[in-house]
Amino acid sequence: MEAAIQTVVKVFLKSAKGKESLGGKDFQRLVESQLSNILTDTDSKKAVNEMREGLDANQDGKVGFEEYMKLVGYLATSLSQQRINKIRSTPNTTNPAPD
Ligand SMILES: [Ca+2]
Repeated sequence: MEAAIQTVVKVFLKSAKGKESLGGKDFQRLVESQLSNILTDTDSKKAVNEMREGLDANQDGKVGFEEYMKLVGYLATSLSQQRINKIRSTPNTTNPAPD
């Protein structure tokens, strides 16, 4: 978990290149290079722009660290939801659910 947190911070800092927030192109690059397995449409500029606008709480056109963390939280939530749904929909013969 510590490694995951460090990665999350490192990816932001590296993508922001010393700035406080990610500009449109920085964000595009981050999504393309880091999230292409977890998200669909990462190669669509339009989809990524819409995602950036959705995250941009203070509407400065850039993605600040907190706004970026919102994306991380959202992705973690949807990933855990997918896993839970998968576990529930997969019959498990070795460890049957209590009824
Ligand atoms: Ca912003």
